[in-house]
Amino acid sequence: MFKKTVVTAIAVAVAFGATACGGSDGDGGGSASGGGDGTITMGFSQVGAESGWRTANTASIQESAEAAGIELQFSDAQGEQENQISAIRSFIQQRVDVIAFSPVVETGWDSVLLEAQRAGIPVILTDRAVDSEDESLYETFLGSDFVEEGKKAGEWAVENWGSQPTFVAELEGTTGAAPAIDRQEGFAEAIEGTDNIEVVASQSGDFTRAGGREVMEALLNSNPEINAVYAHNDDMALGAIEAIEAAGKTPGTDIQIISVDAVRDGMQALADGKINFIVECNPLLGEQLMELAEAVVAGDEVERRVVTEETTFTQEQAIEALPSREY
Ligand code: GYE
Repeated sequence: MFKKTVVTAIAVAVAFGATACGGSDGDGGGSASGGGDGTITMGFSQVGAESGWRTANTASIQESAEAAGIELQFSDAQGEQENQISAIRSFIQQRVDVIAFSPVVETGWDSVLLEAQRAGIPVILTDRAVDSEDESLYETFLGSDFVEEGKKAGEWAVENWGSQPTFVAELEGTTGAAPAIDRQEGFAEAIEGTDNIEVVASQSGDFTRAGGREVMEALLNSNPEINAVYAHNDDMALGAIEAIEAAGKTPGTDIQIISVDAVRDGMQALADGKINFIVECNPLLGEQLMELAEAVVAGDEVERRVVTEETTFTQEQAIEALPSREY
């Protein structure tokens, strides 16, 4: 409800900004826009291509930029923070109108963000947050509430696993990344005080299928009591399924699995009974990102935090949702 109002407000502001703004942005900085014709140039630094979620997110951003007539300078950081820092520096040098990025990890951004601020170029965080005391370093943060996602996973675990001894392997996302930190925190909070559920091993599979498989293989050897998995994303859950099957066990039955994202491959595994529950994390952030960028460049006030709306899926719900799933 509330979010709709915000988005509408932004859309109105954007429409107004576009007519009122004409050629000059009057904002004192960063007007690189393609020869003063009013075209907005956005420098975007993506995390990489580690997961199905990321692929869908990249496509959404590229398509939405095109639809909005925003010139996109897209840079893939291949999972490295240093690459993101250099990409942001190069966007500053090119004097793009707005910088958006999805930070690989939470910390270590203050100095490069200060450089952008000094150059008068607004920054939008999308998908993942930074951990910085100086909130003036970015205009807004658009993305999911990862703690909430972890809680939803944990609540389902308590309801469905709480009545028998459950030994959970937690497959963590990229170390230091906001979704890995927050999904762990939310889950831990939800299962706290539940005697029957114990996280017996927790290790990073870096949000990839290969990582999930490798970690799960090792954990099945070191902790044969494991009978449940909490994976911070579908790709790692899919890797874990391969490891579980290779060990002669049945995923979804011998070892129950919860994951996060709800990308198509994950939803298929849920429909097939190999995953038991998925918490949705919506990667289709492109359109909202472009709206925010237009508003920010026009100098309009935007919400400091725009939270993505999300749901959860059981097997029956996945079967129903699959035919029309967009990612
Ligand atoms: O859940 C995972 C991806 O930051 C929300 O990153 C994103 C996470 C997503 O690699 O699949």
